[in-house]
This record gives sequence, C-alpha cells and structure tokens, in this order.
Amino acid sequence: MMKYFTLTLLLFICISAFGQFQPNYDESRVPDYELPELLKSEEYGKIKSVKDWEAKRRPEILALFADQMYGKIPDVPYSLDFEVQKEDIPILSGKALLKEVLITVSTVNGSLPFSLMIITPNTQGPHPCFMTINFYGNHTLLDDQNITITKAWVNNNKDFGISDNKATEVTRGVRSYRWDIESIINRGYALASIYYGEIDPDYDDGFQNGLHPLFYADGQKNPQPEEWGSIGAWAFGMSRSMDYLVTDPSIDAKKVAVMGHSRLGKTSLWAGVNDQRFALVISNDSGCGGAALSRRAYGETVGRINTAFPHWFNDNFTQYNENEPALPIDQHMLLALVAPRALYVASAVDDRWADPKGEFLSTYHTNPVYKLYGEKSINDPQMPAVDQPKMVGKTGYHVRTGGHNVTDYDWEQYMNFADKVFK
Ligand code: GTR
Repeated sequence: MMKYFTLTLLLFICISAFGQFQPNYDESRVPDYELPELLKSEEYGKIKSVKDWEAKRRPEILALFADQMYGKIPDVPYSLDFEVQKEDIPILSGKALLKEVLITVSTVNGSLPFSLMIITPNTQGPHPCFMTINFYGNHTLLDDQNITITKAWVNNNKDFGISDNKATEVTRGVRSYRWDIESIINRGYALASIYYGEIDPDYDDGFQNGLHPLFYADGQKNPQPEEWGSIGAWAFGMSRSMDYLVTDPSIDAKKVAVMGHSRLGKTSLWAGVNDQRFALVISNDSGCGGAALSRRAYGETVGRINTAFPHWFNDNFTQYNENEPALPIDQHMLLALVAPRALYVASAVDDRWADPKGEFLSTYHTNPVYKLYGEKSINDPQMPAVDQPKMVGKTGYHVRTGGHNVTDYDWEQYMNFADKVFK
C-alpha cells in the first residue's frame, strides 16, 4: 500500500513538474506583449544621453537582472592566485602553444581551484582571444595528451562513456567537433577555456559544493533569494579568467571575446554584461534566460527552465514562472548592456526550443542604445534568412541550418565578425 502511494506521488510530481508542459511552437499563439523600455525609467524618466545611460539607466537595469534573475555576488572579500602549471607546450604539430593556469579563489571559508587552458598561435603575439567555457572538461576540446584531464564532477554521458561522473582518458577530444581550434589558430586567434564543473557542478545540491559556500556569511547554508545561482558562479569564473588574461603578454586584452553555448551562452552573456573588459560578447543558441525574449514564451519558458534547472537562476526569478509579463526586464535589455561594445547572437533553425526569432528580436531591440552611442547596429526588424549572417556595425546575428550545437560555420561567423570589430 505504502509503495503504491509513493509511486503515485512520484508520478504526480513528475507529471506536474514536466509532463504537462507543452512548448508553444506556433507563432500565432505567441502572446501579445509589450517590452519594457530601454531608454525610459520610472525613476529617471526619458534617457537622452550616454551620460544618463551610463550613470542611471544602465546600472538600474543591471541591478534588476542581478536581483531578479541571475543573482548578486555576495559581498565577501576574496583573493586570487594564479599558478602557471604548463607553458609553451607545442601542440597542433607545433602550430600552437598550450598553457594551463590554475586559478584559485580564496575566502575566509576556503579555496576553489579551477584550470584555465590557453591555446595561442605559435607566432609573435599579442593575440586576440576567445574566452570560453565548456561542458565536459578542457581535455574534451582537443585530443592531445598534454591537456590535463579534469578531476571534478562531470555529467554522465553514454556516448562519451562517462557513467560515474568522472572524466577519463577516453574522453580526450570527445567534444572537438564543437571547437574548430585549428581554424581559430590559423586565423590568428587564441582560445582560452575553463570547465564549468570545476566552478560549480551542474546539479541541484542546494549549493553545498562549488563556489557558493566560499561566499556564505557565518552560519549561512544557501544563497539568499537575491543571491547568485550557478550561472552567476560560472560567469564569475569567466571574469576571474579575464583577470589572468589581462596579465598575459601573449594575449591582446583589448580584443577578448567571451563566448559560450546554450546554458553557457546564458553564462557568457551574463559575464559579458558585468565585465566590460570583454570587447565582444557572443551567445551561441542561449535561448530562454539567454538571448531569447522571455515574453514570447516560445519553446522553453521561464516556468519550465526554473522547474527543470532550479539552480541556474536565483530564487527571485521563480516569481515569473508562467508570469512573464510581470518581469521588470526582458532579454533585449540584457543584450543592450553590452553596448557600445560588440555583440553577436547566433541561433539554429531547428533549435526551436531556444526560440531563434526571439533571439533575433532581442538583438534587434538593442538598437536604441547603440544609436545613443552613435554606433551602427542591426536596425531592420526583419529576421535574416537561414545561413545569411547579418553584421551591421557593432551587432551581428545569424540563424544557421541545423540544430542545437556549435559548428564550424558558427565559428567562422564569430571570427569574421571579430575581424571586423577588432580591426
Ligand atoms: C536545455 C535547457 C536549455 C539549454 C540547454 C543546454 O535542456 O532547457 O535552456 O540551456 O539545456 O544548456 O544544453
């Protein structure tokens, strides 16, 4: 009897959490919506100058995203240590050099080390660079014995032969299809990457492992409703990596792009808006909670993402489950915080879950802020055709053939755009 009851209860929980969710993929059923205004606020009225944008409205919007969605970083002092563990190791037949830097974040509560891998062309620097974050460990980006295999938790994956949350030799290079490193090097760019699981393992453990406990106040057990979730911690890792890159003479610190895919595209956006040292911010298929407009509720929605991944955003964000119109922000405002720096958003036509049109529209809607700066950006509301990248001044967008992934085609556009904006 008890067993039957438990099973029924479990079934009920599963159905109410996931089963009833039917994503909308019908454009005619996208609700009518009104986006919050970028250049107007209740407190400050109309924003007419760069000065007012930077002093008033930009901080106001940034604070809303921190408070209501990605979470604030607790105000706890920390120190950083950089230890170069490998350097000048020739890889890719001598075309490139490998470096690994152990970055350690320490607070009164303890320390967390994570490894920053840097691959530079074996030519005279400094080199422009893509600062990225990956899903399975730095060693999965390229099949090379020199790259250290992560000891941190990794997601199980049958295709990669990972069943006990541990990375092994067989996983070297398993994700190399997403990282066109040879072309990146051939075109004169460096690639830097960190593994997200070293910063915060991607499962809901009530924030007992990873970076969060380092930032707890005395006696604190979980982040407060306005404090950071996992995306906030991963983004922090990208900025701490930038703290190292600016000291590295082989990197041109004025030409660093921050890039990520999917949940890590949400992360690269959040890192890029908070850390203005990133000259270019790239979102690859970031979807809901990333580049896509929440109010369209097309594909993945706020309610669904907060149910499936309760640890990604802060607890305040759950107020908007099935209630997107109540959001004081929408994702075009996040993208607009990149201005006047460069922004590139990429979608894939079959990745309807991430709402390609919502990702495009949010890119387009950043235009008023670029205009305020006197910068050109995409200003045509018509979504570009599939495989027809559009790059106008400081913003770029493409929707490519295929599904949720990072392809050589995506990288080619990122480099074409970076060539333009870095000049
Ligand atoms: C999905 C999630 C998306 C996206 C993706 C990923 O399951 O619903 O928001 O982040 O995971 O990161 O691969």
